[in-house]
Amino acid sequence: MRGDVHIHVEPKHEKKFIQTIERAGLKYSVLQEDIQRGIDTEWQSISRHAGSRDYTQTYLDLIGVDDFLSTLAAEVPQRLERFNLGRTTIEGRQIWAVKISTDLNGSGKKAVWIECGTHAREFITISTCLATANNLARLYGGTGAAAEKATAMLDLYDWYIVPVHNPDGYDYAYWVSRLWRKNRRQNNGICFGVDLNRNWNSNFGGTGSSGQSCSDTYRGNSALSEPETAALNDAVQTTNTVAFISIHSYSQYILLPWGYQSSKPSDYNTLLRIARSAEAELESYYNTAFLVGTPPDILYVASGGAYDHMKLNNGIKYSFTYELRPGSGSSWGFELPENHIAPTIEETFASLWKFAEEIYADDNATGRK
Ligand code: 0X9
Ligand code: ZN
Repeated sequence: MRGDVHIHVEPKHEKKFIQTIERAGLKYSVLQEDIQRGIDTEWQSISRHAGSRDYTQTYLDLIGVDDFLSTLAAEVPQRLERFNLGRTTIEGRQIWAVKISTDLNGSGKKAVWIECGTHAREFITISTCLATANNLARLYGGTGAAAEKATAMLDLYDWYIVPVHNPDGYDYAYWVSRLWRKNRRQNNGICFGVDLNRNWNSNFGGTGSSGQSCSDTYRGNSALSEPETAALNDAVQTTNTVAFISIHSYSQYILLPWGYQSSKPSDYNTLLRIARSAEAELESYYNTAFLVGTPPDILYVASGGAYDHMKLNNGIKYSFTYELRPGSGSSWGFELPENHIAPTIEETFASLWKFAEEIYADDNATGRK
């Protein structure tokens, strides 16, 4: 393990916990005295925006997201279609995706897939996916900085965006338990949830995942045992996919493969160069610095992650994971204040454009794939 670890301790365990880490000689600082207070503050703000469909101002609930996507599909039918991934979740929900293309009947272009909301509590990722879909669909062919990027992105690729990969978990985190991470599988009558980012077939069962059903990193029974992972895996294979991007929060990282082991893929230097270029674009807007590297180098080893799976098993060379705002030293964590939504969207969208440009250049320079 490198860097720092954020630990959430119940008040009743605080004394014992501090004694234990002090005895172990570890250094610590308190980032947030009262996590519930942060959650309450966020909720007051979300409540003030209740009923709003403005994803740049507030975090939409699941119904709001679904309405937003169906309206978008109805209003820009020439460029965006909404479809579901074809399997219902444990609680019977659809997993919606959108395809955005200059020619929905068949542009002949390769596909870029973006997945958000795998981890229920990472609300800002959903806003970012919604914004990306909205910008691509509505701004294509227009004028201004974002429109020029949207136009370039769609001229290069078809885009497939899954704004809420884990709708059961998101609904639960939004309405019931703000820090929920997993899906809502009922494991054994005691504990719920499988960590979808430990359930993929990328060294499934290995380091950094848990076999304990109550753990927040519980990997599930077997690789792709969950409807969410199985459905996305199938869908990605129906397109000629050039790139796969998972969007998580938080810590401000762009993560490169591999996450499950410390050795590097043979094309690591290419991926590093591309990610650094995307990072520079992102940072240029609001000085938001992202660290670029592999999870074992900057975070921790974790097996069963989506982007490793896509590269290992589906032959997708350009596979990355974002960890959006806030930075790793922040006291906000997953409750990113709503006034950060718009700048996060702006900087992340710009970096996705840069990814597309760089990936296209590299893919076409190295030839056939
Ligand atoms: O642990 C995760 O799944 C990700 N971090 S998060 O705080 N959003 O939960 C990092 C995933 C990196 N991918 C792999 N290690 N495979
Ligand atoms: Zn996550």
